[in-house]
Amino acid sequence: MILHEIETAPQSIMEKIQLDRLKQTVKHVHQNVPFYQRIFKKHLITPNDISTLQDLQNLPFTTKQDLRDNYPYGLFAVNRKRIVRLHASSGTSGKPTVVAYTKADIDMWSDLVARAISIGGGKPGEILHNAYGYGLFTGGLGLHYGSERLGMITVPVSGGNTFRQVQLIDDFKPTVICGTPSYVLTIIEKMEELGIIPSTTSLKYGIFGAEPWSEKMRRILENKLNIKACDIYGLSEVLGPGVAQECHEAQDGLHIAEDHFLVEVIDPKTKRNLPEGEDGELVFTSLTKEALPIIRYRTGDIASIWKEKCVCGRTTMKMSRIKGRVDDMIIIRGVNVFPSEIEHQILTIEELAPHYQLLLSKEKNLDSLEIMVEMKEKEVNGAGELLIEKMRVALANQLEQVIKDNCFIAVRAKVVLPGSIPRSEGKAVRIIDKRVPV
Ligand code: DLL
Repeated sequence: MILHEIETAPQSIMEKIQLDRLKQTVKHVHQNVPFYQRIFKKHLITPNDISTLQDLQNLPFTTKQDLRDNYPYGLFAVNRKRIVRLHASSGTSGKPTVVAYTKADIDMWSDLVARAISIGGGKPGEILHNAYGYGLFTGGLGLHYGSERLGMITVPVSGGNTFRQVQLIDDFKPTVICGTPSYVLTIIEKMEELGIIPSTTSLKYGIFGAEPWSEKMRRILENKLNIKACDIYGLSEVLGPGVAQECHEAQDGLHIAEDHFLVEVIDPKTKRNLPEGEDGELVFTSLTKEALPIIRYRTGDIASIWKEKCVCGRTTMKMSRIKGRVDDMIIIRGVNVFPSEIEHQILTIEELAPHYQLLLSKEKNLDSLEIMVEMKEKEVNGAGELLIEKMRVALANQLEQVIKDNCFIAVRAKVVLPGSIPRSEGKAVRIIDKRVPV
């Protein structure tokens, strides 16, 4: 269901809206945020220098470090009295980043998430089971407000307490489930443990994101639950969920909410803009945010963008699924690999389960990768210890070979027993990085 006519608007109309909003945003940050005043001055930029969308490329980038340096409130562009909500990302090192919303920001965010849920198959009057974590993470409340805005009956389960999740799905009969793909896997596993056949539930659509997942993982989730699973993307610094959403009709690229965000793809090394279709780092500029507008934010996420009229009727710019993060890229003897490509290869082997961890270390200054992955439960059921050991070795060899053939890197694989890898209740910890930062 298309909620807003802008989703199908011709490019000329979209560009006009974008330019008006870009000018507004640049003026807004220039007037109200000392940080932007400083960096614009350094780059000899004033708001009057924005007369076309291409002029965006002359503006300086912002990064997570800028948010950290101005922690907690330094980048806010409105009086604190107008702020009604804060969220924060935990961050792996140093200070978290804090993001803020005015009432109008929450309204806009709710509209965009309603749009996203609708793009992913949700309909007013139906029931949405929201298993994203509530709290400082933007997933839970973001999906919650959007679901209510769409007019869906919203079940605010949050993450965790997996037994209860299963019970509520069984009792309330939702048609849409939202959560990280790894946590939804945990829910599926619990259903199986409790003797519920996951494909027989009332669920029809899944809106999964907040962490990288592969096409193979999509098929596993879809087949297990007998649903259509679509990708939702976003990040706190830019808004939260709702920046882009894959449609259930095409399942081929995520529609970017271009009326609220300008997207660019840059080469992370040279920082030059890349043409459509090429993989690079996503950079977003917000066009309508009041409390925390953001200019050319370097996300660290790798994807490509392209324009096409989609089978769903939408004309907005699309982005590919996230292939990885700039800082997660594994370089083994000059070959670049992202963890999601490894996931894809693991899941081509029938006997292996979608529960894995990647251990990255440095050996003689080179990246080295060990993969720990579980065997499926049904492979070990009834098998003796000796046979299991033999299977583990054979599967590890097979995985090493598959990765060598398809990703062109040498890795060490270790196949472990079902249940050995910690289960996710939110964003899965897939990578254990023991490389010392240089
Ligand atoms: O993860 C927002 C979100 C909530 C998105 C719920 C989708 C659903 P942060 O916690 O700030 O915000 O983390 C943002 O998560 O830069 C990506 O690296 C990653 N990420 C988000 N969505 C996807 C996705 C939320 N669909 C960071 N695929 C981003 C891959 C994703 N990675």
